[in-house]
Amino acid sequence: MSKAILTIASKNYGSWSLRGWLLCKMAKLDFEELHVGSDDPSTRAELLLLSPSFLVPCLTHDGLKIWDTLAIAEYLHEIKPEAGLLPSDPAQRAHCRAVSGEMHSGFSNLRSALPMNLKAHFPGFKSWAGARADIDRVTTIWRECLGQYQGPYLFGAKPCEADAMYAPVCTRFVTYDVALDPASAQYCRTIMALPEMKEWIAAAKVEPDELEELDVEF
Ligand SMILES: N[C@@H](CCC(=O)N[C@@H](CS)C(=O)NCC(=O)O)C(=O)O
Repeated sequence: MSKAILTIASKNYGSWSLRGWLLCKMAKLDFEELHVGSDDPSTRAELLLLSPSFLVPCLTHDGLKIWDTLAIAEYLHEIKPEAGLLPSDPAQRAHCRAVSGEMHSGFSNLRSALPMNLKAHFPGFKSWAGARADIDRVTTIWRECLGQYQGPYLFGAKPCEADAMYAPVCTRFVTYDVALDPASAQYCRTIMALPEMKEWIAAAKVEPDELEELDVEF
């Protein structure tokens, strides 16, 4: 069986790439990274071959191509159930899927107003009011999970799918100096301290600058 390949974009800007990569790490999948940029037409053609939706992350494993982060999470949970990407309790699992799905399909104001940019830091950044509502909703989700499952991760003692989905939000809160309640601030510190996050961020910081101006959610 050939080694799994995770196709990803920029480590500095690629919030979906970060989620997919964290999920593979949490699942302890043996995989290689394939890096593509999506601006250049020849690279886009290459990406189309690798990922039918053009989107990254895309996991190639055992003759399958799985694009879309939630599909990757579900697939990894099926092939590596022992990794605990989803909680074993059905009620907690449903809750985990709900908060992960909410991240996947929502928070467009937060994404466009505060794009992931790991090299940047904007002390005192003034978040637009529309983004503020998204920030409040994210931290409400976090406080509910941390209260219900006792932390330090959203569903208890181990990081899971939901933590991977919200990890790029933690980086945005740091980049844009977003004021947070104590429980949410502690959760961000916990996520930023994960060895996998440190590894990704260190690689992002030495990545060549590809985008002069970022006006899209990457
Ligand atoms: N819903 C997708 C979103 C993935 C996404 O938006 N990926 C971005 C880059 S991180 C992308 O490939 N955009 C297409 C492009 O720029 O051509 C998922 O969950 O994986």
